[in-house]
Amino acid sequence: MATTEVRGLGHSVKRKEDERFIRGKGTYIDDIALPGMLHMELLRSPFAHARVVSIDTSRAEALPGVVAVVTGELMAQHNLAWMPTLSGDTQAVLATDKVRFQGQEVTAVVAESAYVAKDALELIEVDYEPLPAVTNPQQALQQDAPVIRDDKEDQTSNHIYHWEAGDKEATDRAFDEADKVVALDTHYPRCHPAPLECCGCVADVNPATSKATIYMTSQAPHVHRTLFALVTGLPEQNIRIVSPDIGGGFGNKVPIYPGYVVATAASLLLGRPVKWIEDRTGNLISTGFARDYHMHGELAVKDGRIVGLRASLAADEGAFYADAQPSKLRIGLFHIVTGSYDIPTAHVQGDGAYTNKAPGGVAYRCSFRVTEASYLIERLVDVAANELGVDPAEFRVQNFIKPDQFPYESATGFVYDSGDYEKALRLALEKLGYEDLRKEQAEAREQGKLIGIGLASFTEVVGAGHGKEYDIVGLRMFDSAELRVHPTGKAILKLGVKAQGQGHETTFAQIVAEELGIPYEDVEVQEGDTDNTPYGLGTYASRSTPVAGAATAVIARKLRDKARTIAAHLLEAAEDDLEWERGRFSVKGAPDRAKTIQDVAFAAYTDLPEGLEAGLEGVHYYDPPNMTFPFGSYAVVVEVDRGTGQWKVRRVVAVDDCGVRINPMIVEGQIMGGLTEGFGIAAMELITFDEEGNCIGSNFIDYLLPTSWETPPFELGETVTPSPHHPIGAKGVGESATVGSPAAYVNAVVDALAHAGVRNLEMPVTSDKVWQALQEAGLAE
Ligand code: MCN
Ligand code: CUM
Repeated sequence: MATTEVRGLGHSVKRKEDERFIRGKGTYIDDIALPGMLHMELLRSPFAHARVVSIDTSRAEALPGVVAVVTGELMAQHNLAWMPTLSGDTQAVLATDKVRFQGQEVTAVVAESAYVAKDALELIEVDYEPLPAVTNPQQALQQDAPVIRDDKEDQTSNHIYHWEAGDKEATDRAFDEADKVVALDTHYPRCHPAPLECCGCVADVNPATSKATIYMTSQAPHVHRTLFALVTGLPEQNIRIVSPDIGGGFGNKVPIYPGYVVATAASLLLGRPVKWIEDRTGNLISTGFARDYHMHGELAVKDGRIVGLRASLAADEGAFYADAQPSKLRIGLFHIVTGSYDIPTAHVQGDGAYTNKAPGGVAYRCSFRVTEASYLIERLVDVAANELGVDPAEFRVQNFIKPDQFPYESATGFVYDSGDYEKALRLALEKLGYEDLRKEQAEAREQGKLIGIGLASFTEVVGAGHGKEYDIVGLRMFDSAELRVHPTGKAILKLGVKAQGQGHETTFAQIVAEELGIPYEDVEVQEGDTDNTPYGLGTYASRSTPVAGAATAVIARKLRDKARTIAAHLLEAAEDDLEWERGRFSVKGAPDRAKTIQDVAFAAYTDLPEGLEAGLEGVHYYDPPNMTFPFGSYAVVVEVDRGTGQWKVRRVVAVDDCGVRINPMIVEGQIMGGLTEGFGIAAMELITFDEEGNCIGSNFIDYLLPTSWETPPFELGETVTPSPHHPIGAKGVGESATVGSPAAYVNAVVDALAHAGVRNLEMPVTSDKVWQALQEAGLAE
């Protein structure tokens, strides 16, 4: 039967895009070379906070091969020294008055080669007058702290915003009536997505046509085009952003960086293409940091049930507030912090502060701060179970939102679409052999060995919009799909999103295959070229499947409706008398009288019913009615060495529920990648700063990423609870494991020490911290 070859939903077909990637035939930014192209390098500030007294570029300009040196002053002459950020703040493109973080862009050199440009950087003399640096929000919010953003007229302190959600009075009452209150103070450290490919662009402004073609590492090319138009004043139709193959993004490629803007300005001024490729240190110290949330959480418990939650946080936003959040939600979606639990009252508040650190992004597999929220609640629940002396699995089950409560409205106003949390947790426990492990743990303890079992039952909120509530700089968060079926029955699907490794070329073709019955190989998926794809908000926040995936299903269904009309004409039957079986219309009761979708596609251009518009193509803009709420339960088993504080992961069991899976293999790949990143964050990844604001973590010797050597093996499981509002029942999954797993790893290490009273360890949980805790708990060997 033809349907088995179509490979729609549920087929683990290999990724189409890998054919070119594994042959080295991908086209990344640095592969692009245009005739007459120049190269740009950026001079970065060595100080975290300093006044720029003077910049002398004469020696650099004199170096043979240097074409231009661009300063903030030159940018200011074109009104481009500052640019807006995705959260409505301003950010320096090149410094004019002060530098505000170590690594800030100060001057750019454009030269005939990247080597000459780099050499010329050393010939630029900048006279700095150092100022005291502020490196955390507590310091920043003190009365006598130096004001970092003295460029802003109304800014008299380092405070950026205050934000609250939930019902304070009701929550206070719940706390008053509780029989147990537990609290946790914790810091989710600053970490970095560190994709294989750093950021970069090739800006090509054609002096004859004024058309600006900017090839750039962009997760959101359409949004970036609009912002470029607003910043530069160039007409939007004259700007074309092309985002070619991207070597990983993980959020790093959502914001607009000064390098893109300076390269474009330089190309405009010089009339030649300009390439800027960021090096690793530049990437680690200046782009797209993540987290840096100082959190305080409290749970009120009565008769074993959580009756209230309080959370407050201080966000370290860096020197420019660039954290891409929906404009109405200043702390992102952190207020999903009630997680998987039916908590009747909650109150959440947060404050953002400027510090002398690099500005934030939407970065690192996070869905607008859901990661921090998930970590806090999953750690808090463990602390509560420990204090109450109850099993953390059973405590979770008792407090879960029950399947019959969906759609469930949380105390902070989210309406969860669907879920069955107990089922996922029970499956994880069963795969793990939880009961036996608890016995083994107790026996091991007798023998002086430390085993820990950590659980996390996370719930995410992904797939922004709906557009009424979610926007980026006012642009409503819908997404789009344009589908063209050609006469021979082959199709092209064009999307407003842009993959960085997630396999869209395969999975979105599978959605069309499912809905139209065209084999997935016959559907080419195109993304990333603004001249060539319908407008969309881009790929981040695991929104591609929830939004563009829905748009794809809807447009395919619309074309199927038209195909039915054409098939009825071809078969000389009434539309209502036709039966649709994937890829084929047949006459009811006469299955041999049939037309395939390919026959119909041909007829759409050759043999149409009277009065019907020719062609089989269309575009759909989808504004989702709600977010999707994927969830899962992760379980981690660790062994802790009492002599050294080292901990080893013995097992990781991960049960995920992202609704209907389009391509199970790709979903599992997403989950394994996320579990690896979650492990890195929990165990080793940290960008930190000394008192003067020097960034420690500016290279892969200081900033540790897990390699295959450290990465534990993963055992995966799944449950399927479809999203009721998504056309194919799918929820997003791209970030689930990075969001959900750090708490499971940390809970496991804490669990190994909990019987001696240890309640918390801060990420990254390095052996020295564990060793210290072992000492204090009297467990050290
Ligand atoms: N999928 C599926 N069935 C589902 C859900 C998803 O088959 N029920 C498939 C999708 O069709 C897609 C992939 O899984 O091929 C991820 O889908 P989705 O959850 O919609 O997430 P996005 O495509 O929007 O990707 C964004 C997400 C984010 S925000 C980060 S950060 C991240 C992540 O994806 N960055 C990544 N995964 C990454 N994977 C790679 N290789 N590289 C990155 O930079
Ligand atoms: Cu928050 S990283 Mo992803 O949303 O590109």
